[in-house]
Amino acid sequence: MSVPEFTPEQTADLLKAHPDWSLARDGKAIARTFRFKDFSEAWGFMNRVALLAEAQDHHPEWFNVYNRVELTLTTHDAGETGGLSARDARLAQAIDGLV
Ligand code: H2B
Repeated sequence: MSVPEFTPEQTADLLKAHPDWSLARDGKAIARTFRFKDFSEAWGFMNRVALLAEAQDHHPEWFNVYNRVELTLTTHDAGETGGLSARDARLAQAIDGLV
């Protein structure tokens, strides 16, 4: 199912609203790195993100080493080969609310 890809203006608004995130993958994604006290805290965060992702039916790409979690948000169903959409803005908003 195709999802409308953000225009450059919508992408600029997204970054303004979520300044801790930065553009990645030639503007097709946003990324943010989180650091925690230890692995247990990082894993707890990942669990909460997983629940949000399931509730929104929108799933992050992520990488974890010990206390560091790197999140990338993109919409696989946007544009020709994936891109940013309102789904990424909504998930970024919810994730920002966790920290
Ligand atoms: N997650 C992400 N990041 N992008 C998508 O396009 C996407 C998703 N699509 N999670 C969803 C699931 C889709 O495959 C299901 C069928 O709704």
